[in-house]
Amino acid sequence: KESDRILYVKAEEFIRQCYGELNKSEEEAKCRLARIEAEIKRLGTYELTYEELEHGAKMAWRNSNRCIGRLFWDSLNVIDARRLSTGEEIAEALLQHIDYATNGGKIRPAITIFHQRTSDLHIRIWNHQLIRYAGYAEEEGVIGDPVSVAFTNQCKQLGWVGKRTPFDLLPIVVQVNEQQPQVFALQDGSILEVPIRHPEYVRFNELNIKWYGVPIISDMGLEIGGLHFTAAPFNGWYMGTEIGARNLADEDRYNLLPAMAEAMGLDMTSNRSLWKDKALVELNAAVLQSYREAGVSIVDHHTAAEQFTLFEQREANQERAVTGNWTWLIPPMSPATTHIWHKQYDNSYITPNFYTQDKCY
Ligand code: HEM
Ligand code: NRG
Repeated sequence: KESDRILYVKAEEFIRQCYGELNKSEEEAKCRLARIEAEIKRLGTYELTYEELEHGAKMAWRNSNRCIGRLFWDSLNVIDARRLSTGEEIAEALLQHIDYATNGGKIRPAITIFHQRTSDLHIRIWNHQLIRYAGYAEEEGVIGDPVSVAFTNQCKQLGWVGKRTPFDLLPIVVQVNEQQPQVFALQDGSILEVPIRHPEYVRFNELNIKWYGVPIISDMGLEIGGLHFTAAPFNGWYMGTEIGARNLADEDRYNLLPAMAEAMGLDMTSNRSLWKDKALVELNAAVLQSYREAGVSIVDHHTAAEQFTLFEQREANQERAVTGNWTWLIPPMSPATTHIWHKQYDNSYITPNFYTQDKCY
């Protein structure tokens, strides 16, 4: 069949590259490809060995054009959850992922990979991230994180009830095939969170701002060797600017620059006082300080950019081209202080890789 042939071609490209990188013999690759060809002929699909899955996921991180954190691609912890198929089992594995990755604050980059999409199994996690705050649209404005309003409404429709604080942890929503999506609440106190405090501008601290420790993207697809893993949540640690220059600063997120400027006693009547810029710096300093003090892994954007340089050098040594998306790689503050600003990147999509999936709701 035509679709079988297309799948085999993708499998072959992956196996050859993967086995090459793992220093396996030509013989071994040939032998494996013969088995894959037979399996595709018989079933219209095939399964990866654990070793292939592990290295394929690492390659997918290495190929993530938007990611500045790729230096550490080879130390990704790959958890094989392909045997699980009920909502309850999957939710249990997601809670285990959160604990494993959190590791008391010394964050471990990890990915939990559920079964690939087949003609009779399709697993999706509805959350964008396993840990995120709810958002409630009220007449006076949004309580919580405005980016979560649509998903929060879905959770409410599925029977979940939030407390309506600015930092309610959203539940995990898992869907298997066309079944009703299942909702699993996160336990208060089971999730590592960091109070954001400024050591000098202490009036900011009265706002009781916090953020969660571990970003775990859970709605992207993972493609390896022509197979599609539609549920494969992954995490590293935060780069400070993600929180301090976007989540807490954007006007359509927590919009905290005016509050920080207020705490600093800045003149907010003139743009030319650069009050937003000054507040942005102190908000980001507060984020980095607070994570450090709480013992939670985080990287500042200057160090992350230096690590990315090292990644580029190592890839060049291996004679692999680095692809990248400049618009995502530059950090959202002081971008021209990093080498990334001054370079060009080829944004070609090579596989294995992650990709954006259609929203489930
Ligand atoms: C995107 C940093 C680990 C895959 C990003 C972004 C940053 C970042 C700053 C841009 C996010 C944004 O602007 O919203 C880091 C750091 C890590 C890390 C500091 C620490 C280890 C990982 C891991 C994976 C990964 C473990 C996968 C295995 C990705 C992907 C994107 C991304 C696919 C694009 C997300 C999207 O399209 O929304 N990363 N990352 N990263 N990263 Fe990483
Ligand atoms: N900007 C998003 C998270 C995106 C992914 N960032 C990472 N990924 N650091 C936010 O919540 O701010 N990672 O796997 O570590």
